[in-house]
Amino acid sequence: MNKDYSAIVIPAHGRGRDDLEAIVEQAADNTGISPAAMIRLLDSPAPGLLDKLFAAARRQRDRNFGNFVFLYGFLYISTHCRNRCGFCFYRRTNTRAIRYRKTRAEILESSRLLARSGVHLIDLTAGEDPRFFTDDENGFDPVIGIVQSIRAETGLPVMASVGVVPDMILDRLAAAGADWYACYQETHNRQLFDQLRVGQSFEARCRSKVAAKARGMLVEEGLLCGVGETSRDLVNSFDAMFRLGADQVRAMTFVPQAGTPMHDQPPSSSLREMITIALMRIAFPDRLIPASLDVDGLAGLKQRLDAGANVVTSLVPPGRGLAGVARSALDIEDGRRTVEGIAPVLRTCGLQPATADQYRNWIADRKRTTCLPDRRMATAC
Ligand code: SAM
Ligand code: MD0
Ligand code: SF4
Repeated sequence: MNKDYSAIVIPAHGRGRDDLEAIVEQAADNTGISPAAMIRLLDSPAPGLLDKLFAAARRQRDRNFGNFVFLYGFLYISTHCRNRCGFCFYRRTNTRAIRYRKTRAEILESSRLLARSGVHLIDLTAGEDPRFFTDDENGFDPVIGIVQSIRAETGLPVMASVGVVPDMILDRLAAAGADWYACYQETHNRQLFDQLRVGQSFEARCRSKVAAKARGMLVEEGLLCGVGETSRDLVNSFDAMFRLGADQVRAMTFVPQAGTPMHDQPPSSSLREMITIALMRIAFPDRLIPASLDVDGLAGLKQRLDAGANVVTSLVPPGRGLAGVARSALDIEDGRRTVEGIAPVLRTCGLQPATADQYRNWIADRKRTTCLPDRRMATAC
């Protein structure tokens, strides 16, 4: 595998062309887009040009995935957290956040509901709950047990998004059958990271993903848009995602949260997220890229799929008292974040849900073909 990121995004015949329109048109045919052109697209997004960019991204998606999309069920199993991320509703000191910790029985019941509804993966997400992050090694026992039971009962792959966990917990998650470890850096600009993820270690967060890869897990990396990052920061993050060998890459628009230090940041347009999704699709044509329902709800799904996303995430079963992250309640209780709820949008986009086997095969292929080289290649950011 090539370690030089610029070599995958700027093949020889694409170098030197300065006509953005031509660059974008050619990107539909595997030419990639140079970092400089990416920055120009992010900084001055002309509508006609963006239509071409999104069309190129869709073409790359079609080439790699046909018209099939994957669907992820989302269970926010504990909203308790020891951290104080400036952007997050569930930061420790936010008295407005609704705190809960779902029981094993509740989590398994919700997983069965999601499985029956047709999702392809269960994403178990939590804050860095002090109940799990204990001094002894048993704090994560409930999570490990739940991963095993979901695998056994539903047969579905599982993603663990439970914060930066010690290597020993990664060992146990991998052994329990968790296929994915999700942990988003948000930005690779260290100064901005320190402002966003207050009091947390940039390096430890990076290293946890390399450690997960070394254990054969697939890894999701993610970025926030609209938190003060420059376009250069976003493109630098693509480089870090490439070096990590991220298997799924996401961008989410920051949604200001009541009761947090960033509550009065002007809400940013999600257009930057759409451009980022399209650029990621062009830079990482064969990776999974989410269209999250957690930012603009069902109303924002089509534009994310039209930008080249191929996974619908944050499908939440109604009636279970479960929350979203960026949008704690939007579209959940009225069943709009369900497989049934999104079906019309998929049809409008000319897409259809993959089968559970297609998703399992994608995971198996990805583990077989990339984890071994990536285990040697993956570098912390
Ligand atoms: N607590 C774990 C962690 O931080 O890694 C896992 C869950 S965390 C809540 C999941 C992700 O949601 C964050 O990494 C961030 O990218 C996203 N997120 C949180 N608050 C958000 C907000 N206000 N707007 C947009 N995305 C947000
Ligand atoms: C989502 N609400 O997919 C979820 C969450 C955590 N792995 C994912 C941010 O949008
Ligand atoms: Fe906690 Fe995660 Fe929110 Fe940070 S983003 S405060 S770690 S739940």
